[in-house]
Amino acid sequence: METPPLADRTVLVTGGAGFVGSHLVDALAPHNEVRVLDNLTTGSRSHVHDDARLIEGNVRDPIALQRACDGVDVVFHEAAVVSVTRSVDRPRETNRTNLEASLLLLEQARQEDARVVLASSAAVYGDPTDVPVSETARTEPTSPYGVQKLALDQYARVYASLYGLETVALRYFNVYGPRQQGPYSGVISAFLEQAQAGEPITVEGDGEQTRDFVHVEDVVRANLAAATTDRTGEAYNVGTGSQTSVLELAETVKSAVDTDAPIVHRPPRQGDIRHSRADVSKARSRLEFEARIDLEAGIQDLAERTAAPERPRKATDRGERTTS
Ligand code: UD2
Repeated sequence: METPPLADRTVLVTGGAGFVGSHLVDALAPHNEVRVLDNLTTGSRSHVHDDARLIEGNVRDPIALQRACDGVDVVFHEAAVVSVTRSVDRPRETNRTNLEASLLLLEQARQEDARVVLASSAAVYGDPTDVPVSETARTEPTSPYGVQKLALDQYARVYASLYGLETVALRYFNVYGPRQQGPYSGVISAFLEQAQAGEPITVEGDGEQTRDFVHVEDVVRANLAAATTDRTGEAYNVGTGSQTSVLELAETVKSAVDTDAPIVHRPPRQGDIRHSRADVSKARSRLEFEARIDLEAGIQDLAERTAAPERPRKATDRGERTTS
């Protein structure tokens, strides 16, 4: 087993009941004092590790934030409204959570002199002209969500250079894995759900668009590396460096579920990005982070975890790493 890279610290995970946050808490809780700040709108109490303290509250609430940050050494900021569509419908409201709350958090972290690792996004790049996309590529978001993440990402850099705060922004590509649920959960969980229900798999557009799918356990490892690196004040891509088309993905899901469900095409999504793939060289050389979980293995594992109860399961449901 690897040595835990972060131990004996007081740690806050905002959004720690959510998808990425709850996996991060699972990795941290055995070795650290962990607090979770989450308002449980999309997160779930049952996903919070038993050894973590859940503070039910909103990241936009300065009092809740102050309480959660008191005496903290490291903050992982995962709380966000992750729906791009919602940000298009409600730019100001989503800005309050995704940006204003992040700024409040950075201020609070300054008071505590805490390290802050922030969840940024590949959305900062918009529709890249070339892939793989490196951290120095043009940033031209195509949604309010992308603008909000870009501003957060830039504030992190500015707080490092201006105030000496130790910050790291992690630009997540397409994250997938257990506990990704709800209407904005992404194409892998949508396809799995359809395949397992024996329904047609709905490919939007021609299916030749590509993404860099990274498993949530790899994203957790990137966060742990960011918590201890001395290369702070920087943004890093968190992806695998490989790209997979939506059609290939549909086939992989079909074989993981062992179904002959048909693939049907729907109109393309408005404003959809054509190709996205991370240049992972900066994270590799400076964070010593490299994604390990192969997409097929990750999907196979996910298919087994989410299969109907009578199907054989490879692993129990909580926190174990079954693929690497
Ligand atoms: C991802 C992020 C989003 C934001 C964005 C930035 C996820 C879940 N979302 O959006 O938060 O960072 O990147 O660019 O990671 N598709 C189908 N059929 C379906 C569902 C989706 O064909 O039933 C297609 C969809 O049209 C798109 C691709 O699959 O071309 C990926 O869609 P997504 O919603 O999983 O993620 P994306 O890249 O739009």
